[in-house]
Amino acid sequence: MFIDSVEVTVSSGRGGAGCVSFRREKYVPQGGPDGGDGGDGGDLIFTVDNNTDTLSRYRGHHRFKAQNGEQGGSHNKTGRSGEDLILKVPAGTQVFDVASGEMLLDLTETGASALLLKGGRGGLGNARFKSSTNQHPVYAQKGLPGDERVVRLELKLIADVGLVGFPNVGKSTLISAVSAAQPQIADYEFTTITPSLGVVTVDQYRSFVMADIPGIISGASGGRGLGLQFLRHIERARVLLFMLDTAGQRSLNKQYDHLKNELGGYSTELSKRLFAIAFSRVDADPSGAAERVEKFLKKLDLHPVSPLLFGENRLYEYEADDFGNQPAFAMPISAVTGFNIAKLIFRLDRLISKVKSGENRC
Ligand SMILES: Nc1nc2c(ncn2[C@@H]2O[C@H](COP(=O)(O)OP(=O)(O)OP(=O)(O)O)[C@@H](O)[C@H]2O)c(=O)[nH]1
Ligand SMILES: [Mg+2]
Repeated sequence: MFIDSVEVTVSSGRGGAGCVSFRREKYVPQGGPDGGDGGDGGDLIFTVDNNTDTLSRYRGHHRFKAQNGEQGGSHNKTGRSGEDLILKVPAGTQVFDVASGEMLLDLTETGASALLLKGGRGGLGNARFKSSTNQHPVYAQKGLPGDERVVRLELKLIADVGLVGFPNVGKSTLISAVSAAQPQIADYEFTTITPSLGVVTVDQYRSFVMADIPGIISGASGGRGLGLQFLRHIERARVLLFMLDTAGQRSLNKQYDHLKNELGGYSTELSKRLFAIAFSRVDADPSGAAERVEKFLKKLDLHPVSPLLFGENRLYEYEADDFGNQPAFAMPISAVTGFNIAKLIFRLDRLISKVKSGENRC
């Protein structure tokens, strides 16, 4: 299981100070105290938000503070309360106190909301201290400070997209091009021996999780190579992206058939998972890639949409309207030059959203 984790400092707002003031009006010689109370500081609240899947929005920001309460005013005016700060996190997020390691919140349910830090109370104004023995109180309370804690947010992630492919086809290069993940990349097989995970940012509000696992070779489902033990990491991935290398020794068909077989050998469920295809490394031999892709699409009876130009080469791609056993789309990419990568992210995101909306309906 992969874990997304981020450390942040959170604080609630400080209470505003109470006010010391006396009425000053014409014809009222002895105006009494009229200092208002300070406003309460804002609370720091966590809430589970259905629209996020990762903690990526907290990366790069380290401090989150609710607003302070405002000072009280004369004429018994209470200061404005500080606004609560509501931090949205995906379901399954746990909040730990970094100093003690204690779990403070376990946010499992969609829509759940939990108060982590209460805002400081506003101080009382001097009007509150008027009594029969003290008609002119000249003091007011200070507001109480808010709370502050350093917390770690942790989320156990399920990959949205699992990359599957033979070794050395560019899986790790792709994940490092589209996310902050930094797996090792090298021109030999089985460079990747531990799975890694990257959060792919689609736009300001959307992101999805991609998993890179070691390459799968023929016979993996029977225990050869490293692939099998890692297939469990993508067992629950919503979508699989088959990476078929256009620049290597193996033909696209051979790669495709073997991957299908291995997945089927591992579990029928995984072999029925929604999938798409990326033809990788097209920049290495563009004309060879163009030929291979066209042949492959023909053989699978996938009717390509209009071709993309890569230099002078026409690279075909395919997108299904209704995918049963067929790939949802198949497209040429180059993670090194960035060719077609933005479109790949867009299409994967759309596919994942489709799967998710189906899940929500059940
Ligand atoms: N020309 C070109 N080379 C690429 C591209 N993507 C990856 N490579 C190269 O292909 C080799 C293998 O890339 P990796 O990303 O390590 O491949 P992998 O699929 O993760 O390999 P394993 O971890 O061994 O399964 C490296 O030398 C990369 O630089 C690409 O788009 N174009
Ligand atoms: Mg790799």
